[in-house]
Amino acid sequence: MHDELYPVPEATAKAALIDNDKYLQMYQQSIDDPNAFWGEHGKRIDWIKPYTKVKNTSYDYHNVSIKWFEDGTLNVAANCIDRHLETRGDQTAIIWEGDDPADDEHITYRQLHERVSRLANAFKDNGVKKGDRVTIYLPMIPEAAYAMLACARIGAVHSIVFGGFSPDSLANRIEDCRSSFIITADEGLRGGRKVPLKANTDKAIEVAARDGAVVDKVIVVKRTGGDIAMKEGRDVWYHEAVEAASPDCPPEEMSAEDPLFILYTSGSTGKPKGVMHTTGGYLVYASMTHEYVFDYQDAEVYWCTADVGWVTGHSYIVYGPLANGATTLMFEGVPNYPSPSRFWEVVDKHKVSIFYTAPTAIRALMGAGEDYVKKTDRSSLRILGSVGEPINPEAWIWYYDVVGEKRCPIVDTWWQTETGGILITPLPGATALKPGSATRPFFGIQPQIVDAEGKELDGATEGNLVIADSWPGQMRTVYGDHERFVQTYFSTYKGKYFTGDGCRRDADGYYWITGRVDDVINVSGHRMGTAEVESALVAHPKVSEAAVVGYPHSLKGQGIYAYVTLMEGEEPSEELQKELVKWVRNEIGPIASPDLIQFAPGLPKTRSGKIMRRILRKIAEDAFENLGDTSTLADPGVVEDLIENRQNRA
Ligand code: 6R9
Repeated sequence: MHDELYPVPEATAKAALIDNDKYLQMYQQSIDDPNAFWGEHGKRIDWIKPYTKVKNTSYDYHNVSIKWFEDGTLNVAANCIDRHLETRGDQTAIIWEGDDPADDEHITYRQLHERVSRLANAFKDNGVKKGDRVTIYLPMIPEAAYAMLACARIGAVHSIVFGGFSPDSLANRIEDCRSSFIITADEGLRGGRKVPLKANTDKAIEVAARDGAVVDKVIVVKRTGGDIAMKEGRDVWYHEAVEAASPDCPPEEMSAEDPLFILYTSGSTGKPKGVMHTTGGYLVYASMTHEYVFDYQDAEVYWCTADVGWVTGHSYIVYGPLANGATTLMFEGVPNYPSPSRFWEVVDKHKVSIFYTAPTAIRALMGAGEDYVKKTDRSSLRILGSVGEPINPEAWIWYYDVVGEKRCPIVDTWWQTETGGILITPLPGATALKPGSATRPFFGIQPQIVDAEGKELDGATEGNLVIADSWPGQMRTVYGDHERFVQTYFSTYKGKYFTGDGCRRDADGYYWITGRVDDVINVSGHRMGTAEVESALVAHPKVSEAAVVGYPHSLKGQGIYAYVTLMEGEEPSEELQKELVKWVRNEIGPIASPDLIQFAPGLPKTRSGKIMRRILRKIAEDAFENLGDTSTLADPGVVEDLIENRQNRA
């Protein structure tokens, strides 16, 4: 265990917005009187009609309801753009760095205003109205940010689908939120490779149509100029639509609790859930966390390497930074193209001060060797950040020593799609760090550790992580299924929000996230429900049954281990293994590809027929000696076979 304390570096202490005393004081205020605290900090954004009510939330299992600033009105795009025009019109809002190092662009707040307004009008010209869902299936190009903000400007609700998802996954998301509008590109470009986004969209629309979901319009950005089919009457070129549209689009007045976006995320059961975030509380929370967690100061260049297809891209590439009038960098490419120096070359090229990435990227770059880092300058860097999964102390120390040259604090930020923004994190000028710990709660956040029965545990302890009360950035519901929202998050421990994560608290009150305790696995920082991969596998004609678990993977954090039982008469083979991997890629997307597939004549089941995943997890982890109680198994013999034929780990 690395319990060594890394104090706030001296230069950071001098420059930072707040120190530890201030943190403790503000934290106490936020817990003692949330109405006063958030009533005050809600003013950090512009309201059309100011709120008079602040917090109106209930975690009561029978009546879960979450509202913040409910009688206020505002517009998110006006907050992210218009209100900066007077003071920052000519400041760069977005630096775009293309996949090819020769491609980049600076977009000022004034340019952003015109482009977003035109696209907002183009949406309207094509029939999009307030409250309609718009699916965004775009690569990391500025148009993705324009599309988000254009939706916000006219009160449409965006649903971004990560460009790595398959046509079927895209279709499911289109159907679930009944979205009749899509914005996509001809092709994406990552690491020199093309991604057929428009062709995928065409397939998805066909699939959705079979289930009765009709897509009226598809707006297509020309990114690569690749050869694609355009369907007359349905498909519209982006450049033509915005050119024809007026640059004048007054922002729609929205209620604080009107939906801003839906983002699908994996859970332990069933299909991905449409996590719904609303307007006022979300923006207050995203902008406030962005400022304090990254210690963002005027004119600094800030870079979050996430994709806008994930929540991190929503809150910390687009909404948080732009609400704060920051310069935010958007990167189309990947960490190791053209070489593993790319991140640091981009840092030098654009003088990045704050850099926020995922442990999986750090581990991969660490594996490539420190020469790739050391040949770059990086003197502009001031703050480093980590998100997406627990960061192992080795990677943390490498990030701190080699990348940040012991000068830059690392903010290890724990949060979720559901939480809208960061909940547990160091603050650069306030928190002494421990490698691998997300440290302490942000303002207004009351973490608790509970045992399996829901009893709160005090002091240094380990158990399941819950949050005792609401904060403004919290999701409001599962789109179209409030009951599922209540069941998933408020039924395990009544009266508390259950995170699905395990957690340890040490004697200093620091939190250490230990990973998911449900059937969600975290592959390279991407959430996958094991149930999703299982249903993809059993959809294959040769597969009769499948069980999927995570196992420790040196680069990805967790890898996907699939146990597969074949149909009567089918023979296991290496070829079939490969075919099944390909099958899952096609069904869900490359991020869901199983790393290891083991053919199993039988799966360990209880007498009532439940698959005992605990045992499968242990076998995948090579931890045979502590399989635990196997006495409830219907046929204990299957376990021996599984152990004998276990697949080698990466
Ligand atoms: C923001 C994001 C959420 C899950 C979460 C947890 C894991 C995220 C973490 C972390 C340890 C961190 N997670 N950040 N675990 N330390 N700093 O990643 O959202 O995609 O919804 O994933 O990711 O397990 O529950 P999302």
